[in-house]
Amino acid sequence: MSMNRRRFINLSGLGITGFTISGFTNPSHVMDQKPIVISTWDAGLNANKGAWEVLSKGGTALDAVEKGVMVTEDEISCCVGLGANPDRDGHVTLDASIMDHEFNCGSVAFLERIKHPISVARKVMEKTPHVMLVGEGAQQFAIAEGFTLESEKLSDDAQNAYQNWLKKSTYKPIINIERSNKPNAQLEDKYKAPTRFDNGDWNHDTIGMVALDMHGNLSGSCTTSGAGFKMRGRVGDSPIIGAGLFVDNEVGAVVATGQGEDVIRVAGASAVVEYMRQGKSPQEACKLVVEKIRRIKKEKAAAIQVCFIALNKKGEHGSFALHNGFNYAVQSEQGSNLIESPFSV
Ligand code: SD4
Repeated sequence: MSMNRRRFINLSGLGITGFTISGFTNPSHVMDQKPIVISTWDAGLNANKGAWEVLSKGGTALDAVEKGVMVTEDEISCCVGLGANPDRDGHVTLDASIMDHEFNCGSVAFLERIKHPISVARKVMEKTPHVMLVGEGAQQFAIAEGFTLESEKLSDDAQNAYQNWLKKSTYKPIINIERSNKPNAQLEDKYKAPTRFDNGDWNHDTIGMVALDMHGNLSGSCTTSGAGFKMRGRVGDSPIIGAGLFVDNEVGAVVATGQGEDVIRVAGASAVVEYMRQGKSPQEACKLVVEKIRRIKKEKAAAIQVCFIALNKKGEHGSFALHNGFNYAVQSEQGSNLIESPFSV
């Protein structure tokens, strides 16, 4: 199934009650909502369904955020798992992280040929004295834990994109800058856009998810192929605890998407949590960190996208992005929503 068709089904065929596409509302006012799960981009609609199966039965946020993003890792037509665009040497390399309500965390980076990096990250957290395993060592650990070593073959879409990219081989990764600056009313048109440009035009490579369970505990997860045609060995923010993902069960949980290098340099997710600790709403907290990145990057901010989503202990949520075009999915007892994020420039 083509990506365009898949995105259309996301919008029309999920059978989720209460589905809406929201505008620039501030959803943070909804208090004491639990359980609840939020996740990045429209792929989050499906992923949230996976998480909701766990949360709605009283399961833990940790199980929910693992199961949720596994849905996206399974979608071979998606840019998150093994179906993703390769690095510039033609290999798909994956990063993932997970964190629970007690500061337990695990991550993998530069992992190849494993379908569910998020589950390997969880095993790192639960079965090793370490937080992070990378590359060959991460793969060896995964195999020892019973994960299957998958084929190296690229998906058809990724193979086409790579062949196109090889024609110019320009090394200019652009992450998450959207093709259109149209307002949310034009979302459906946006979904008709091709999704695997070799120039980064539509380039969602990540799903990040944070959840609050009915016991009042928070957890988060993030899984990604990083950036199409990246340098071999490049690792982004997603597997770096405190940058791409951070959970403090006293305060809130935050996950990032966008240009990972710029999330890392401000310890992004951790910074958002600290602003929430000081009393900022999830949206305000995300905004403060995005604005800091904008100040640091100056005119270069025009060429990057950075986005955060945040959930606090009360179930209030919010987001902020550098540029237009970012959205996030929410699932609670109120139903399922896709929310267009406020943005800076
Ligand atoms: C990275 N933050 O590796 C990821 C990329 C991303 O949608 O979010 N893509 O830098």
